[in-house]
Amino acid sequence: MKSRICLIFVLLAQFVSLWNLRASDETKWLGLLPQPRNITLLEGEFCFSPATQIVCPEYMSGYVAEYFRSGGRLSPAIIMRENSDLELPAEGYVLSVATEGILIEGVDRAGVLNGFHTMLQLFPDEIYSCDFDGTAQLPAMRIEDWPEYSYRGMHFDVARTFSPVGELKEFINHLARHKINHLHLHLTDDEGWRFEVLSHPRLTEVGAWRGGDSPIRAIYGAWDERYGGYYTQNELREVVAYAEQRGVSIIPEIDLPGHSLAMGKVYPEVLCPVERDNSAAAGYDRRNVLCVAREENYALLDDILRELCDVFPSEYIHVGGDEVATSYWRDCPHCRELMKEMGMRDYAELQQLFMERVSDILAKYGRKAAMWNEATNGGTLPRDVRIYGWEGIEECRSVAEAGYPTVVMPGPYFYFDMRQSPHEDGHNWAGVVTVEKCYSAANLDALGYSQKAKNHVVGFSGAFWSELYITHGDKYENYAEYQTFPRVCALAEICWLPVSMCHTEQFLERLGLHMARMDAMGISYRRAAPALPTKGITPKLTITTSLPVKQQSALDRLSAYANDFGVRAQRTCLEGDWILYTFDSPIKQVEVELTTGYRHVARGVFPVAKVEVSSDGKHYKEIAHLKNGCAKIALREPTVAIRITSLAEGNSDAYVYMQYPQIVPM
Ligand code: TNX
Repeated sequence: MKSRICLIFVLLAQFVSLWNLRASDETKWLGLLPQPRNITLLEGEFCFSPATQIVCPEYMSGYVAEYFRSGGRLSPAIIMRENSDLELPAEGYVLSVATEGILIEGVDRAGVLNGFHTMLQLFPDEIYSCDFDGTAQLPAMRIEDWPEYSYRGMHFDVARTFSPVGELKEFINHLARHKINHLHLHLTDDEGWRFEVLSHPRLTEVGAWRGGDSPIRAIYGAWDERYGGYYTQNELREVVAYAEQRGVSIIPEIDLPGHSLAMGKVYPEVLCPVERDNSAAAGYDRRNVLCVAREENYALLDDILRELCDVFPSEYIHVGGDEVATSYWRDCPHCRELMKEMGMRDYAELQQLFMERVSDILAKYGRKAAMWNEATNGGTLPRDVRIYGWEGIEECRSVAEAGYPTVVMPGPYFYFDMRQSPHEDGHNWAGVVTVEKCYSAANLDALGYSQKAKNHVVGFSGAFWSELYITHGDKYENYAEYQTFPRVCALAEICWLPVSMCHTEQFLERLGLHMARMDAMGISYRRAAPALPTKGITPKLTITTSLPVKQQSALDRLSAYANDFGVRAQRTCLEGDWILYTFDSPIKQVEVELTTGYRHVARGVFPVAKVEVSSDGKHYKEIAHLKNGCAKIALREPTVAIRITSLAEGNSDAYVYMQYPQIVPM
């Protein structure tokens, strides 16, 4: 008996998966993305004209009007409404297209919006130019659909590079169209404080700016200018409302207790009183960890979080918890004493205490805390804290296994600041993150997640960290969009569909069709891998420098073009430091790309420097200045030496990286 039931089950399961396969095969020409669960194609079609009447709930009318000019009175009509009697999971909807009209019914508000976003994809792509005024034929069909995960997220770092309100809204709009329903907004970090706090205006007056006369010195780009920006509370309320209208909830993040350099520069007293020898970094002070033992800090955080809760209605507020440099706590007499008093064994417990106190503040304002995965290392954090797992797939698995509601977003799958092919721009610490790699995270079984762990996964999130945005922005129409799309498409689909329906090949086919839609949306997405940069020609070269380098052999290898990573100098740059490239025989009719710092991110650079060339090795003439540590120069006349000279002291790091020049014939 038991085995017969089993057999029936297996056959049923096979039938269902076959049917799914067939359903998506038959409808893949629609290029829907994310693919809906169930589509049944029917006979006939619906003819849309500007006269078509559109009926929708009041709260959607403004949004709908962005796509369809109102005023149509003719039936057939498009009707959108909530129907809580539908037997569908949360956010589910039924979309029926028939000759007589289109009916979208959602189990809830989100369901209606989801149905609306699917319907838009059935229209000609021009619908996304937002003033569609033509006619359209939509094939008759019935779609019944609901999401697999309730958290379909994208993270956006506006601290390293500031994104003005308009850009932020546009990004949210693109997310909504892909049924991403959470935006995790990284509002503060070492490089800037972007959230206006009315009770402590200096946080943005001072903390929103770096470089120039600001006490916060530049870390990534914009070295010799004052750079930054912030959002007023009213602007953020406007963004929250805009997002909500589209079904996107914003989870703001104030990154604590690490990543707090900006706050620490505004209010140095919040930091542990620890002196450091910063001489190798030209005195640059990088203390960025709040003191756990300082009671006044919690009053300040209370003010900040109270105002944050007042602006953002989200159930969860993200309070960071990542990458705490615990050596500051180790060296802080007050933190040490507190640990002793409380009988704590390690810094994870100290961090836990801090995170708990911050959670208590949030609880006072009726909110729950969200944190990065390291915050769980103390072991006994309350299980209603939502954890964002970023370090790796194992870390995410273990927090989910431990019972925390977990957003899975490990770097190697979901960090869209990583490069998309081996030679492209982007971070590299989590490797190359392709669309396929991201899509493969759908299969949590294959990644070793137990049923218990899976039960605690609330969804996936992509991340866009913006350290490189500021230095790479010029090269792209929109670097944030280039880095996030189409990886967001993969993310959106694995958040939406059960793994049994996630088929990479089919997804890629539909993505091909969806690209025309993204063109109409105006997304500057990445189409294909760019041509490989060439290493260029390698004329015999000697590199010398005024900077101290540990081993001459490292410089020799660099001179031999045999080190693509670069050679590290043992201190930062001082005014007058130089790097000299001498060629055995003159080079000419070439273009030379000069790089200081890492090749993939503007750290360890000469922030302000001049470039000189010489035809005899004695007399130099200035021909360029570095920008973001780099310069491209054209050499027409025979040249035997190129010299880069620093015009400023310090680059915020305790090192400089040197690279070989990339030389290509003109
Ligand atoms: C790690 S992810 C960080 C960020 C960086 C990112 C760059 C996380 C919680 N911390 O501060 O921006 O890597 O990929």
